Amino acid sequence: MTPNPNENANSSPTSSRALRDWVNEVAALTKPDAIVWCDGSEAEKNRLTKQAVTAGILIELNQQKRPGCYLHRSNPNDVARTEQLTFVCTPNQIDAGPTNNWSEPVETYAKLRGWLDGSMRGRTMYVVPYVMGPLGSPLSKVGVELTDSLYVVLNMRIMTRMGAAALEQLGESADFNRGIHCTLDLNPERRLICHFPQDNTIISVGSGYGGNALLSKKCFALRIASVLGRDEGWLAEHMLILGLQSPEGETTYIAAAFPSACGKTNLAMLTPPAEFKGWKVFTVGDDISWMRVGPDGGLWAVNPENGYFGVAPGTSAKSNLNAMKMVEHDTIFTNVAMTADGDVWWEGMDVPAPDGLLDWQGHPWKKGSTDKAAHPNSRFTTPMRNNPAWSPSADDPCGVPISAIIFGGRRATTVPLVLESMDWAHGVFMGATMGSETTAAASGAVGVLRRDPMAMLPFCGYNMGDYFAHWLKMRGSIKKPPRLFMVNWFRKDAAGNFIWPGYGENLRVLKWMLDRIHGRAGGRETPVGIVPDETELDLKGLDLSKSAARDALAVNPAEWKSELESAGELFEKIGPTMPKELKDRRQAILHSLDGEAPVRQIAAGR
Ligand code: GTP
Ligand code: SPV
Ligand code: MN
Repeated sequence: MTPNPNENANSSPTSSRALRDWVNEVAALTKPDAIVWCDGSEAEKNRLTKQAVTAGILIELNQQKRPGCYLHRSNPNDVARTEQLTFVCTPNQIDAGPTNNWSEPVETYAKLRGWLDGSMRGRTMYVVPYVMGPLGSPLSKVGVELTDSLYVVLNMRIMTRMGAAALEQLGESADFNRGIHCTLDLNPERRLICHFPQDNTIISVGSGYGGNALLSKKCFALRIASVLGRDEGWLAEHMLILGLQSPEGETTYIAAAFPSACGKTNLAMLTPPAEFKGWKVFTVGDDISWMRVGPDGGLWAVNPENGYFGVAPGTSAKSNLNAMKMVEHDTIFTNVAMTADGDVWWEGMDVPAPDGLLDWQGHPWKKGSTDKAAHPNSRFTTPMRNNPAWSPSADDPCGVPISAIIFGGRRATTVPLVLESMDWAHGVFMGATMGSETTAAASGAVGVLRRDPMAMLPFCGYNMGDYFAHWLKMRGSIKKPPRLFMVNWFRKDAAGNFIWPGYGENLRVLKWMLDRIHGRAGGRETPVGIVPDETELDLKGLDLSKSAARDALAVNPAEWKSELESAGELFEKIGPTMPKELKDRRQAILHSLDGEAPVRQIAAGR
C-alpha cells in the first residue's frame, strides 16, 4: 500500500478548528492506525476502489460489460435498515414522541463511547466531508462522516457532494453535522443507530448497510434535518422530486412521498407511455426533499443528495429504462446476484436467470429455486448524472418550485388510484393517516399494513404530533401552496393481481393532477377526497377495461370507515401533541361517510 500524505491527523486540510478538534477527539477515542481526509478526487476514488477490491470488500464486475461497476456482498445479518435499533436521544422523551425509540442522551453517549473505545485499532478512519444540497446554495448543509468502512466512503462519494468542495463550503464554521460510523464486528447485539438532534450528531455502530451507515441519507437529511426544519421553518421529507414537461414545453415540479420500496425512484424517472408524445419527465431527486418558502411565497425544493441508492429487484427495461441505463457504468451494486461472466442479475430484470448464477451471498443458485438469487432489498448506488432523465435543476441553488405534493402507500385495498385533497389541512390529514404494507427495505415482516404518516414513520426525528402541527403551520407561510394528492399504484383485484399497470402509466395520473391544477379537469367529490371518473383519466392506448378502471378508482365507504378507525388508533397513540384540527377532521369525514349522498360531481376549475 502506498503511503498517503494525508494519513496524519495534524495535516488536516480544513480551516474549521471545530472540525479539526472533533476529528482529533474521535480519533483519540477510536484509536485508528491512520486517518485519511477524503478530497473527493478521481485519483482518490481509484486508489480506494483498488484497496476495496484487494480487501474483498468490492468484487470487480465485468469491465467490458459494466465499466466502473463493482459488487458488494454485505453480511447476511446486515441487509436492511434496522428500525428497532434506531434511536432518537433527546433529553426529554416527549420530544422523540411515541413513534420513535428513545434513549437518554447522557447514558447513550456513555454506552457508545464504551463501544467506540479503541474500536478502530488496526483500521483507517476516513474523514468524509460532504454537502447536502447544491453547492453554494443557502438551502444546503454540510456534514462530516467519520467512518472505518471503505464501502461507506465509496458510496458517500456517489450519494453526496463529497470532499474538498465540502470543506470549502464549511470554511471556518463550526456548523456541520457530526456523524460517527464504526463497523465493529457486525454483531447485531452491538448495533445501534443513535441521533442526538440537540448536538447535530449521529453515532452509528455495528452495521455497514445503506441507511444505517450512509449517515448523510436517512440519519442526517431526514431525522436530524426534520428537527432543523421544525426549528427553522422548513420541511425535510422522504420525497422524490420530478419535473413534468408538457408537449407545450411547460414544466411543473411535483414532490411525492412513498414509504421505502414503494416506488419513488421509479416515479422520479418514469418513461411516458407511447401515447403521450412530447411529454417528458426529469428527475430532480428520488428519495429526499428539503422544502422552503421561496421569495415568491411558493414552496421550493432541493434534493440534498447527489446519487441514487435504488432498489434493484423489479427494475427492468420495461419498468424503468432510465434506471437500467444509469446502472450500466460507475455503479456499486449491493447484494444482487452475479452471473458467470461477471455481470449482475436480479428478480424482475425481465431476462431469464442465466446458468452459473451466484446468489447474493456468493453461493451457486439453482434454477427454479424458491430462494431469491438477489436479496429483495438489493440495491445500486449510482451518480445522479448517470440518469438519462437527470434534471439540471438538481444543481440549481434556488431549487425548484413545487406545484403538487403526492402521498402514496402500498395498499391492496381501500385507497383509490388517486385522490385530491379539499384543502391544505385535508392534504395534511391524508398524509398523516397514510398506511402502507411493509417492505424488505427494513428488517422485519414484509406485507404487514402499518400507519406510515407521510412515509416518515421511521425518519421523523421528533414527536410525530409536533410534526403534523408543523405541517399545518407551514400553510400560514406559503402564499401559493401546492395542491396535495394521495395515490395508490398497488390496489389488487379479487385474484390478487395489481389492477393498475403502474410504472410509466402512472404519468396518466400525474396528467390528471396537472389538469386539476390548471382547471381543466373535474372529478367526483367524496368524503375522503376528489377522485376522477374513469372518463376523466386519459387512458388512451391503455389495455385496461372500463370496469377495472372503475375498480381502481372506487371509494368504498365501509372500507374507509375501518381505515379511519385504524388512523384513529395512531392519533390516540400520539396522544397530547396530536393536533385537534386533524382529530376533528377525522370525525367530520367519518360523519359524512355515514351521510345520505356522500358523493357529488364537481366541474373543472373547482
Ligand atoms: P426506497 O429507495 O426504499 O425509498 O424505495 P422507493 O420508494 O424509491 O421504491 P422503488 O421505486 O425503488 O420501487 C420499489 C419496488 O416497487 C420495486 O420493486 C419496483 O419495481 C416496484 N414498483 C415501483 N413502482 C411501481 C408501480 O407503479 N407499480 C408496481 N406494481 N410496482 C412498482
Ligand atoms: C429507504 O429504506 O427508504 C431507502 C434505503 O431509501 S436506505 O438508504 O437504506 O434507507
Ligand atoms: Mn427511501
